[in-house]
Amino acid sequence: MTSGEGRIGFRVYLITDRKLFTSEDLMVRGIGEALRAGVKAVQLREKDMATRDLLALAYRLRELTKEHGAALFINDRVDIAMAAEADGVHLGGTSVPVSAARKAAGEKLLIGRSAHSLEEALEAEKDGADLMTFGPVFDTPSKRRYGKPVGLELLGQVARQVSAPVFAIGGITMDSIQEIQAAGAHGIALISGILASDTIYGSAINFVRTMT
Ligand code: TZP
Repeated sequence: MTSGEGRIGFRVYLITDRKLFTSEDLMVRGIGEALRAGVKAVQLREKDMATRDLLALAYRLRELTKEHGAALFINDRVDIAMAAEADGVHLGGTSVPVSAARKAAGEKLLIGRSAHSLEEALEAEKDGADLMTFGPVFDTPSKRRYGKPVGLELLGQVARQVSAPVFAIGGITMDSIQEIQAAGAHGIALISGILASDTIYGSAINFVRTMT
């Protein structure tokens, strides 16, 4: 186990998408169900939300995740992650670099990074990311919005070459868990597999149990 892996005590990383719900309240309720089912990490990822609304939602999710002993990550926004006392920030290719986030947050925040190629994954590791998502492994429901699927073979290469925990992302369903684990991923990161399910609690518990 690497030092990075030691600090990341979860294997199911739930990412928000309020567009799957008719209201923010319903999304928060859904996230609460997933947390009750044992999900231990949530990433607030609402890229088109106004800053103050995002901060208010971050406060709500901070309270909720705390109640369940779960980690909260904020996508892209180091400032909001710090203000909401989140556990981490998750950075993408258009975010500030990992080094800049580290400079701002020191060790107060875990830093996650999205990677879509082996080169990006190696760079994230070199820059000191504490964890990374890698994908999309499969086609996502929104098809090519997240780029061309990278596939399981490349996921395996990344998992072998990177010592930080790698979370497979993109089109993850219960049917793909075995292959994902066989490829050596530390965990899974997902939106629709849990949040678009008719029974969020039931889906979440299946993922949590299978990934433990
Ligand atoms: N990055 C790569 S794929 C993806 C992100 C944020 C979306 C994953 O969503 P889903 O519904 O779990 O396929």
